[in-house]
Amino acid sequence: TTTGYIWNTLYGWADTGSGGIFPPSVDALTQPIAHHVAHPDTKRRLHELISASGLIDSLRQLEPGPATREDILRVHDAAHYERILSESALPKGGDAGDGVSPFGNGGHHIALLAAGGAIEAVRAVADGTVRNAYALINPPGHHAERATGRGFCIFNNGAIAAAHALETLGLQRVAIVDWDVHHGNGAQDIFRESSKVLNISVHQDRCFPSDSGFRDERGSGDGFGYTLNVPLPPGGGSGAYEYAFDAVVLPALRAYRPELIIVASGFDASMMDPLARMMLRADGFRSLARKIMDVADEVADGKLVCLQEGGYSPYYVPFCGLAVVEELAGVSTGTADAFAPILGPMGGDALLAHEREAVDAAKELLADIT
Ligand code: 6DK
Ligand code: ZN
Repeated sequence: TTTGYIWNTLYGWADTGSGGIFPPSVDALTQPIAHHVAHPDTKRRLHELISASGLIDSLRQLEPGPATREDILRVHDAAHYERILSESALPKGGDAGDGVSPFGNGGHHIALLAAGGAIEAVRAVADGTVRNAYALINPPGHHAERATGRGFCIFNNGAIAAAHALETLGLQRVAIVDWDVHHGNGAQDIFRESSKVLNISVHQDRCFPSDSGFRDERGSGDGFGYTLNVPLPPGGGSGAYEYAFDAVVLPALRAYRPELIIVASGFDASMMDPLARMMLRADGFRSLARKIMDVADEVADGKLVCLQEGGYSPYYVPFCGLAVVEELAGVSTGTADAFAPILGPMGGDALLAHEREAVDAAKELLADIT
């Protein structure tokens, strides 16, 4: 069993601007800082750990090509695509759509290469070239909606890859499991009315976007029941996440029986992340990966594609990502989580009563999946 892996040098060249608050404003005394919080070095450091640990030698490297206009228009409005292309031609680039998601001159090419990486990972898993795959793509995608980019995301890589699987590879049912700490609002918007995509997002309640990701957002029309949100209270660690997976995510996948599972894999639910307040450690991500692999084996012939989303701790993202890719590949490099001695004693392993309540309240969402 091989694991596919995608990284491209250009993913590390995404220009996220000068940093500071959005926009950096000297008038408002928000001093610019060296790096935007979404600087691509964090993801490059994960790629470097995958290399330095030797894990890369056990992976089958796949080559991404740029997504085409047709690939993008399966899920986005033409106006959004054209706007990104024209802003990308400006000397200083543009913004994905919400004013906090800058990209540099030529940034559209990197965004197309990220979407193309997602497509290539799905192709390779669907046609059996590899059993599963980790696409370490950048920029991320899961906040991008049909008509706009948002939250550091230009094009919705995961939705584009799912639509590619449905419309060109002949698949009928694809599930997206989004463990990024933020809400997967993009796929929710794009596939709201479709039962061909089951979109499950487990996230910190009201982290971002703060006005979406509630349990009562369930899709509409034919898609009713195929949008599942599991908002968790801040502070949850492996106890809360493992219970959310065991009680809601895995039963939903068993009920839906997708032919392919796409994971929106952010590492911003980690204890070290500056943008959220959850408490997973690298081992916690490893066990979520294990759970999804087991259910993929059960219902989807093992077909599983992980796509990189967020993660903002340059210290810790590499260890979280290494754990997940090791698990996918069934290989241990023996690389210790360098932060475990500090983070281990901080807790987060127990399921607390208010976390159990939040997950239990989401169990009723399973009823309408057929
Ligand atoms: N802004 C993502 O990780 C993107 O889900 C998260 C976008 C969060 C935007 C709001 C926010 C800050 C906070 C601190 C400092 C600067 C900006 F899409 C993904 F990348 F995956 O917290
Ligand atoms: Zn995120």
